[in-house]
Amino acid sequence: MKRDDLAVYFIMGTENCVKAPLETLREALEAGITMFQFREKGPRALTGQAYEQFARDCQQLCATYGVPFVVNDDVALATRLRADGLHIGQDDARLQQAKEQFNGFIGVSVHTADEMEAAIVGGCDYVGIGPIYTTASKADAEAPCSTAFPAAMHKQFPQCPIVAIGGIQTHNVEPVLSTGVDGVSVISALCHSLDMKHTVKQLKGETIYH
Ligand code: TZP
Ligand code: MG
Repeated sequence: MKRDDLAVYFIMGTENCVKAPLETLREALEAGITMFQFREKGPRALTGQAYEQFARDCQQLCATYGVPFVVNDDVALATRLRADGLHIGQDDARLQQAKEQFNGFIGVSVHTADEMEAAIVGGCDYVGIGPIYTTASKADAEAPCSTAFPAAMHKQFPQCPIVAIGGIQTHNVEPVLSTGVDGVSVISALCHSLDMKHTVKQLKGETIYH
């Protein structure tokens, strides 16, 4: 994984989509997302064979575009599919245990400087910080931390790649990019976009003129 891969990190599961999920992913890849996370969660989420087949279909599409494929939470699935990456939260498998089972890169969600330090000492490859703003896409999201926290973490741990997440949309991305983080991770900004190419450009900061 390169730091640049975090630029526009798209996360999706079937419940997030307003049109066919694989079509949503294909459009996002075509538009230039730099990383993808398979996050199939919620009361109507796919299970069993359909869950695994959907993951494999997403993985294959990502491979076609040369974009890293990351599995959320599910260490066994990530290992079975030989995913490029695995993302875990503080409530999921412990980093040490995940590293023993899984060979790819690992990202960890952190909410405090102590959690960030522990993730770095434990050998994570990047951290996710958020929610930055209010989000409707995660039922059990913590309180928004605003842009001050990722800015402080980037200053304190400049060697650790950071992706910011939560409530990030085209209209509020600029202050997030100004914190020095490596990129932004979004669900709804892309799942609900009517023009993914333009949205990806905006999320990369390419349409901001200083
Ligand atoms: N983790 C923290 S906020 C969040 C996750 C998975 C949801 C982000 O979704 P959106 O629609 O980009 O706010
Ligand atoms: Mg999790």
